[in-house]
Amino acid sequence: MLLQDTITAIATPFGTAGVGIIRVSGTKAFEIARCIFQPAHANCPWETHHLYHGDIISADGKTILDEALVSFMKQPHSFTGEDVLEINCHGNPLIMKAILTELVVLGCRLAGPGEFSERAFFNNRIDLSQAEALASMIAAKSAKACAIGLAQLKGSLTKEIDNLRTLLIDALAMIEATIDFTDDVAEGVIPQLPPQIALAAQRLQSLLASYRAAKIYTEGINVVITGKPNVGKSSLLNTLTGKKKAIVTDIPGTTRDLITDMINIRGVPVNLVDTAGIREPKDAIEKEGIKLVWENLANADVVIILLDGSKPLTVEDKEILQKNKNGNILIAINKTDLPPAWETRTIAGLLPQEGKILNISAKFGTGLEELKNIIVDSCLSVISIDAGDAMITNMRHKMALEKALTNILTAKNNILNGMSPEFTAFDLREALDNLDEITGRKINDEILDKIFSSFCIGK
Ligand SMILES: Nc1nc2c(ncn2[C@@H]2O[C@H](COP(=O)(O)OP(=O)(O)OP(=O)(O)O)[C@@H](O)[C@H]2O)c(=O)[nH]1
Ligand SMILES: [Mg+2]
Repeated sequence: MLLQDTITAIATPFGTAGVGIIRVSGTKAFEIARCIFQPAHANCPWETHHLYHGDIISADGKTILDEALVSFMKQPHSFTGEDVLEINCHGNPLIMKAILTELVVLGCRLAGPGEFSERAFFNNRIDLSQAEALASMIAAKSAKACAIGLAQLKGSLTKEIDNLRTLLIDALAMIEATIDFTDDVAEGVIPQLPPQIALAAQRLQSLLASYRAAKIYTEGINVVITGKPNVGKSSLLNTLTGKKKAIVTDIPGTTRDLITDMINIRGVPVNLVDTAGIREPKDAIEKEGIKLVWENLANADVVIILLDGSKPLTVEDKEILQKNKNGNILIAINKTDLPPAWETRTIAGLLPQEGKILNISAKFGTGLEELKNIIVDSCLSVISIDAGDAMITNMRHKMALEKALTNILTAKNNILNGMSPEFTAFDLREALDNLDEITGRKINDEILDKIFSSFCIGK
């Protein structure tokens, strides 16, 4: 384990900025601070959690590298739980690199990705789910996703896992008492079903249900725009994003590839995908483009089927409406700024399932506010979440919770089927192990390395 040495990294993004922050953590942090920092006031008290003004100097003491503010956080009350030095210098990559070089001369090792968080985890400052929450908060694409990450960092998930552990430990104690009793006194006593088991299953189920809701805020909604050529798909993408992202012409078959961009609707990140118009392909390129559309339609959270309201419907329109297997369809009748060529009720019987129908003009932006609201509402309709509630956003957590739930349900069935209590105890212990994987109480080093190596450097 590389926890003995002192590590350093630039904690702010690479590039030019007013201020850049360099972090140092480890046993030598304080000693290094006294070498590299010359306080402006001779009698610097070097108190922990105080900010001091002065110069950053080279290791040989001959050159001033920058004027900076420096803080020193004494262990264990620091992010990593070790002695930590933070240098707030000027945000020029050349200056920061020069300081970093001197820190290495003074005995620091350059930190790898996530090493500060890894140390915080090993020193019990945060558990694994909190470390992961921190990473997802940094990468969050919406305000709500930030709020969810922050709630997890503050321990909302940790607390719920603790509650679940308590329930399972209590249930296990009851079951194990039966095992002892069976051995000592009367063979064949069937244990009662501890009420904690059903309660734990219920809480696990609601935690798992939060995944879908939270995922909408963290990963966003995938919206694929489809339709035959020339109906205005690319125009819709451009108007929704406010950019000239896709080429728009009146030549059918203009778009060949998938064109994507992200917008934010009421705090939800929405990934829009413009696609090639669906028709009998005219060449190999168009054929590939159309193949891509069908593949993407199946995985979309919302499919917008665009129809041209100003021209009669064709077989292509009908085929697109009927062949679409996605459950969340929104039909947008475009070009409603022009005189209509058909009535809405014409398409009523053409859909395999219900879909909302909306009149828009991609070119003039008419009806697009409603379209945006429908996109988000159709994904959020079944969900109401409060970022303060315990919720999961991480696939690893979801999988561990699913395994724990299976263990608990098996434990419950074992009791109901009158099986020996040892089986139930075994399943409950497995459930506990699965919960402990989330917080990192019990986890193998390989998984840990994988998790922390996906973090950014300096965090
Ligand atoms: N009047 C009117 N014209 C529109 C509207 N939306 C798009 N158009 C026009 O329709 C033509 C085709 O628009 P595109 O956005 O390129 O259509 P597309 O569906 O992406 O076409 P392909 O890429 O060929 O599949 C262009 O001339 C647009 O200016 C609209 O709301 N009203
Ligand atoms: Mg197009």
